[in-house]
Amino acid sequence: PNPKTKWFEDARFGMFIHWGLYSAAEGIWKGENLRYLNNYAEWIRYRNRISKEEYGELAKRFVWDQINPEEWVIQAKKAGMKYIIMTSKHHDGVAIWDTKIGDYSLSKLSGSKRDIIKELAEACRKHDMKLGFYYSHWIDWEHPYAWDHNLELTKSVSPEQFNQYWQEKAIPQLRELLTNYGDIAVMWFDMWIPYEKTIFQKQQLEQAVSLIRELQPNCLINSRLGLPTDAKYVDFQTLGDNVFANEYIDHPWETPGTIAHSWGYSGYEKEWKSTSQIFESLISNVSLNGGLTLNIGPRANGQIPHESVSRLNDIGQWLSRYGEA
Ligand code: FUL
Repeated sequence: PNPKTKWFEDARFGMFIHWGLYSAAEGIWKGENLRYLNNYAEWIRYRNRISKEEYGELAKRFVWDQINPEEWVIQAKKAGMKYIIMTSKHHDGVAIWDTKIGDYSLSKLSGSKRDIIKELAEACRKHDMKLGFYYSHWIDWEHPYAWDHNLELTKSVSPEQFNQYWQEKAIPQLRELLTNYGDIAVMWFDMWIPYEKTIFQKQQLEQAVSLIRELQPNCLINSRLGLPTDAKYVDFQTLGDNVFANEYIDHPWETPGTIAHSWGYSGYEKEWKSTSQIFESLISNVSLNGGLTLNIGPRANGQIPHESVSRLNDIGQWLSRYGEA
């Protein structure tokens, strides 16, 4: 086996965390609650065409004296999870860490001095949990020259403009994430379409790969980066959201899965999966050489919805009894 991916192949089960300004909107905006495509709660800004300024106001709803990222790590441990993938910047373009690049960050918008990514990284070190970052590299609704929608390929951004977004925001932000938070186990990119069908130039994605390989040689890169699944670029394959394989896949892979429907917190969530449904996904993936990265969407006060907590605890209990250590 490849020594670099071995820990990931052994891990099989990790926690995805979607937490950002959208968490504070709780899945509803001025009466609209998740009726359209794409109806995920974390897509609320896009669906409602909320202005950058008005969306930024959501930062005021964060309850800082209750937020404690260490609790997320403890919960992941309890569930038997071996790594955490945290949204550092989702499609809304808001940096969850205290970035020096631009002023669209949770710290600057909220006025809080805290850097949740830093606290999470420290908690992960303390509890011996691997940490990776989700970074929306293609879609960024804040930057005028990034892509605004992953299904619409007609937006009139020129390759030069897109390159400006890439060089002035994405690359420097990736550099920060890979420099300031200790060992990063995974960079989890999010894109559905091979780069040839997008505005990306191959060299731009290669630039991201070189940066990661240079700053964090052990860091794994997932296939949603958009480059071919080739060991030079990509260390493991990410299937579609909640998509499960039906045959053995002979390289490292995972499914990003939800406990509910949305990834970000929604107060209107109706589609909670049962513990046995989640088990079925986990066990079926593991039997086909894959893993499951199961998502929680904490609220703006940091709390994990109780529906998720109970399922995670049930899974953890079963794994501690019958799972392999
Ligand atoms: C998708 C995103 O559009 C969703 O919001 C979520 O982050 C999921 C894991 O990936 O592509």
